[in-house]
Amino acid sequence: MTDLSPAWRRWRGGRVATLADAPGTPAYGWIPDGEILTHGDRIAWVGPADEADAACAAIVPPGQPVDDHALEGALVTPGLIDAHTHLVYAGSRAHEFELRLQGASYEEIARAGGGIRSTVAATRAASEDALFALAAARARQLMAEGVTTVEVKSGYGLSADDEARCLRVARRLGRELPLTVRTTSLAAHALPPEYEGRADDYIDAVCRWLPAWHAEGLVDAVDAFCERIAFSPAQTERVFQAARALGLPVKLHAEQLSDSGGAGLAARYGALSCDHLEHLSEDGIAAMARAGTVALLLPGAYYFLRDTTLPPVAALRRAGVPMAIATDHNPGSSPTLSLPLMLNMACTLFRLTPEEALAGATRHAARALGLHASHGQLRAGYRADFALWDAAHPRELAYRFGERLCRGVVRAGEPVGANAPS
Ligand code: DI6
Ligand code: FE
Repeated sequence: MTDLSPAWRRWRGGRVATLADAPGTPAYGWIPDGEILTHGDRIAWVGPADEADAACAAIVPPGQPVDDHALEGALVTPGLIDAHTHLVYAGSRAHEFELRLQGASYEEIARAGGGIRSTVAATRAASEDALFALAAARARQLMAEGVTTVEVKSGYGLSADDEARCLRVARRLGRELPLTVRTTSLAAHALPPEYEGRADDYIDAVCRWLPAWHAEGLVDAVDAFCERIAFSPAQTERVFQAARALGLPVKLHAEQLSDSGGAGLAARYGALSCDHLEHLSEDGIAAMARAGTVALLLPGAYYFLRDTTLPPVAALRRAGVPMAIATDHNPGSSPTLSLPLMLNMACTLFRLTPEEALAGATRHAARALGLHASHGQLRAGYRADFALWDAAHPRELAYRFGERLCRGVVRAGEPVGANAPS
C-alpha cells in the first residue's frame, strides 16, 4: 500500500538566509550553520544545526521516518519570486534595439506602430502550443536562476480570445512545470489596431471580457498600463472598477515614462503593487504607504531603455513602502531572464542595499502577489520553496553578476534541477 502521509525531511549543512520578518531576526535572517525540517510542501522548522535534534524530536511524531538531505554548504534562501513578467509572447524585438541605437526612442517606435503592437501581431499568429513552448523555455531559464514563483501577465493578445489564450498558457506553465504561477490580466496594455482612435471603446470591451476570463479561472489579478502612450487614469479606473466588481486585486504599470498620477489611483483601489515608478511623486508615495501597496522596481527596463530618472528609492524607504524587484521580462523593454542580475542592478543603479534587493525578490515580492503569509520567507508554516547557491553569504547574490550561482531549487519540498540535492 502506498504511504500517503507527507514525507518528513531534514535539510542539513546549509548556510541559511531565512529573510523572515519576525521580530528579533538578524540581517538576512542569517543562520551560518542552519538546518530546515520540512513536512510535505511546508516548512516545519528552521534554525541552527545544534538545535535541530531537539526540534525534530519535539515536532516529528514518534516512529515517523525522516529523510536526510545534505545541502553540502550551499547558501539557502527562500525560492526567488519574480513578481512581474510578460512571459507569454511570440517574436523578437531585437531590430528595435538596433533602431534605438540609431537614435529612435521607445516612445517613437511605439507611436509608429512598432513596440507592443508588433509583439501582438506575432503572438496572435502563433498557436497556443507554440506560445506554451516559448513561455516554458523562458520559465526554465528563470528557474535555473533560483525562481520558484512567477507572476505572468497577458497583454500581447488584446482581444477576448487572444488574451484568454495567453492566460491559459500561463496557467498551463503552473500545471506542467515545478513552478508556482500567478496570472495577471493586462488586457489594458496597449490599444490593438482594430480599435485605433477608439480607446474608450476598447476599455469598454476589456471590462466586458474580464468576467468571462475570471469565470474560466484564468485571472488572479488585474493590471493596466497607465501612461501617455497607453491608457489614461480615467480609463485605468474603469478597468479597476471591473476588477473590483469581480473581487480581483489590482496592480498598475505606473509612472514609468511620466507622472500621470496612476500610483495614487491604484493605491485608492488597494493595489497589491505599483510597478516601475521612475516618475513617482511625493503624493503617490504617501498614498502607497497608506494603502500598504508594494513599490515594484524594475531595474532591467530602466537599464535597457537607458532611462535617466531614478525611482525615488530614498523617499520610498523613508515612507516605509516595501520595495520589490522583478525582471519585467518582455521583448521590448527588458529581455532578461535573470532575477539575480536584477538584484545587482537594483543595488548599482537604484542604490538598494543587497539585503533590500534580496528581500525585494523574496518577502516583498510575495507581498506584491498577495502571498506574504505563505511564500517568500523560510519559516515554520511557509511553503518549502528554497534556492541553493554557490555562495558563502547572501550579500554575494547582489554582488556577483553575470555568473550562474544557483545549484538548484527545492519547490514544495521536492528537489528540482540538475544540481539539486538528492
Ligand atoms: N511597460 C513595460 O515595460 C512593458 N510593458 C509595459 O507596460 C513593455 C512592453 C513591450 O515593450 O513590449
Ligand atoms: Fe511590465
